[in-house]
Amino acid sequence: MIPDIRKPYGDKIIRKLSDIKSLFADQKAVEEILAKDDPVIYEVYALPVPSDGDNLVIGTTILFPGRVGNEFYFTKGHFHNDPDAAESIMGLEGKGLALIQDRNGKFESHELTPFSHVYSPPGFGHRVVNVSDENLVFLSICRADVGHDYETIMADNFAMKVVATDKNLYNYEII
Ligand code: S6P
Ligand code: ZN
Repeated sequence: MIPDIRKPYGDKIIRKLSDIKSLFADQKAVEEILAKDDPVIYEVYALPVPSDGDNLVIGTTILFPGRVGNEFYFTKGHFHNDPDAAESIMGLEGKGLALIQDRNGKFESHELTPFSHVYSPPGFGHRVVNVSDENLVFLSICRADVGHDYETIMADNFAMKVVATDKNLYNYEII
């Protein structure tokens, strides 16, 4: 039984499809969805701490299941401004992939399942993808002073896309 780790957390971020729409490959599918609705893709709950290097930000992300076209829902993704700042990502519920890549084009994907751990080394950006039909819940821990570079991802996106290979089943491939 996993405790509800959201309860002690103070800060909450909600990201909807409209916030990250340009990152999805199938823009026709984006427009079709947004014509009817603006679904929440994920929520992040974090413990508020001073933003200095002595503190750690511990965040819980709930990434909902879904697809845009054949591409699974994912987090926006980011690099840390501080190239020396790593991050620890731990799966709590559901099934997904943690994509990590550095600024020189090196990239890897790692399965994220309950109690698995993915290490995003210094210099690597990270994005998480939900490849199941259930919520994917994971914990992230990094120093509080890392700074988040979202601009690079918004401009260049991630090197990997995770798409469904079947209309009904949640089989996936990384392209
Ligand atoms: C922060 C850590 C996570 C993410 C969260 C949402 O360093 O990686 O808490 O903030 O998973 O992803 P994003 O890319 O929108 O910040
Ligand atoms: Zn991070």
